[in-house]
Amino acid sequence: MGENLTRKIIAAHLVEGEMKAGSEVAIRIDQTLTQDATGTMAYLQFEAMGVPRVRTELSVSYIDHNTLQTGFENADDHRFLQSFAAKYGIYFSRPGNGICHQVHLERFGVPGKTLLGSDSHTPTAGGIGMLAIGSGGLDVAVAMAGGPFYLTMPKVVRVELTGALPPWVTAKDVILEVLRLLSVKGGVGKVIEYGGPGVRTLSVPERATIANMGAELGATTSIFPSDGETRRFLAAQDRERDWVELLPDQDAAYDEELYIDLSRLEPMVALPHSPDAVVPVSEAGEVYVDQVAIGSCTNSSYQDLMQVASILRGKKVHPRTNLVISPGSRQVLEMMARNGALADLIAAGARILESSCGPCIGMGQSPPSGGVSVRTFNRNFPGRSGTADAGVFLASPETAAAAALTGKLTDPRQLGEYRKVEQPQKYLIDDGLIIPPAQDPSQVEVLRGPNIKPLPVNAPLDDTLTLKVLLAVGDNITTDHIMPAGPKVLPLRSNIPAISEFVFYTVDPDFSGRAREAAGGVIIGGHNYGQGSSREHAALAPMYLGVKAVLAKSFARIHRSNLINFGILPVIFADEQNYHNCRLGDILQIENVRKQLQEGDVLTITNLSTGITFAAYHRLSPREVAIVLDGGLLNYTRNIAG
Ligand code: MIC
Ligand code: SF4
Repeated sequence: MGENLTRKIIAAHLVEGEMKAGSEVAIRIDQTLTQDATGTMAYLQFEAMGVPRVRTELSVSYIDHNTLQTGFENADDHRFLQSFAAKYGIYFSRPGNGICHQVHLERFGVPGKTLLGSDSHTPTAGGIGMLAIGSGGLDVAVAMAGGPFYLTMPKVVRVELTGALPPWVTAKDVILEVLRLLSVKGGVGKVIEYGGPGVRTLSVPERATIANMGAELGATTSIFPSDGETRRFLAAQDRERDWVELLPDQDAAYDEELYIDLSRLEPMVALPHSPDAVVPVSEAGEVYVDQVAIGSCTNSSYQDLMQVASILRGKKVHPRTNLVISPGSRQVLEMMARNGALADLIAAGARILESSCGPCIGMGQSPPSGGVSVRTFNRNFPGRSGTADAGVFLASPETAAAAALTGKLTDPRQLGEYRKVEQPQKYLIDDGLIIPPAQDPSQVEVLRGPNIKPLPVNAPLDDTLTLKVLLAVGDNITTDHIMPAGPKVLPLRSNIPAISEFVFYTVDPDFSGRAREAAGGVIIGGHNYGQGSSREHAALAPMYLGVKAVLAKSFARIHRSNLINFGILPVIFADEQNYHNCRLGDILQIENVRKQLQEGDVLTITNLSTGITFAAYHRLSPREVAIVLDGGLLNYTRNIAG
């Protein structure tokens, strides 16, 4: 049996472990990326490791999330990140240069290499044939220091694409269809590998859209082969030298297979409030639209925005609807400024935002109360837009443009003839906003503002845990629930004491006070606890508040790793019925924690408030057990180093 693409790349980077699905492996990381909202912590952690220069082939620090600068905090963080990058051998992509995933695809991604990024949408680079994985900042810090990345060896799912997309049907509709079929937890523990003759019909930016939103499946990553189309894209980016052909073996084996005939797809939309609540646009009913937002790392490539410009040219946005557009990168924006398409967007009434995440992370452009926003983004979790009762629909740029013109959710096929925008032969190349590291690091001083507080340290885990239930929540709790973003909270990412006030704020505003008072507690969760972003603040801030364990039915991959990295014990109910036996305010006790963790997979938990004793699985590898017992990865690394 031949090998699939995923296993080939893992094998070429394997440092430790056996490539058996479900067991822990460690891989070498070639490239890393950070963004500013997770980067400050990642670099403070890297600094704590005492390594003078990054040991990767390439590390890039992007500024794209916190560009509103409502106070000094973000600007201070930017200055810190720029000086840190210069000193430690990291490329620095300045604010205005674009969204990390878009820019990385354009300027740095290399087929066959591994990329670890402190952002859950790092798999976007799977569109160019990289094995690109999102993780918490601490894992990225370890990779920058030359350490391997530990992951559970994934199953590999082949998605066989046949046919070609009909007019008005796009890459976004492909991934929405996959989400409809697999759900937001259908990808956990898996890599989604695309193949089949349909792949050839998709450009690299289209593949990147599909790989990007594989994050919403909970997948470890998604990947496309590197073929002639990849070569064409790299050549147009003046990087043909980075191209290598990368295909699965003809007789490659897969753990699961899924078939999608592109020619049978139609425009799709994800209804509020989950990316897998997908229906065809034609069946969504009559929905009036207050706002259309086009952009984000999913759908703001040159091809996407040129398509939107061609739809809007000579027309006006509907009076009911606001249209905002955030281009994915400066390359995209500048090319459209030079070829006139930007003028078409402006003339149509679009409000042009800077090249950054912007509304996708709730940094401005919140919809009105009870309003409807159609967005080309990847997440429509409740409250993420900044308006608690708004309904966010996720759709393609074509569907979004149609809604902007008609003022209601509209199947774009109603717009008439489709003229597909072709990719450019040559992109505009100007890396002037990417600053290389300093030649002489000794000349660089790292500049810290008053908002950058020292890293909180955790103590080793107690041997008897007596924990108050601080909160009990249902299935699919997102990191946006645990640690919200938006203009009030995001500027506090480098200040854990301040940001910890907002933990679970939208779920229960009393949470942080209650947690601090209890000085030691546990959170009860349902399935897929911690889905969504990579933000380690969703572990770090609860840790700061005294959370020692999370007891859930199942966990999302990145959040589970973040909990372990900060010394919080993630445990799974052996019998899900016991979820109902853990109520707010109950006291749970786990005795002989060290012995139980080291000797087997089962933990015995007693609910002192009800007298019920039940079992839970910890599912930790021996390395993870040691990390949790030490109070987190930083302590563990220090202890190993002696
Ligand atoms: C997101 O889309 O939620 C973010 C903001 O990009 C996060 C990272 C963060 O919280 O800083 C992600 O996806 O990892
Ligand atoms: Fe930025 Fe949104 Fe992409 Fe996250 S999902 S990286 S916030 S554009």
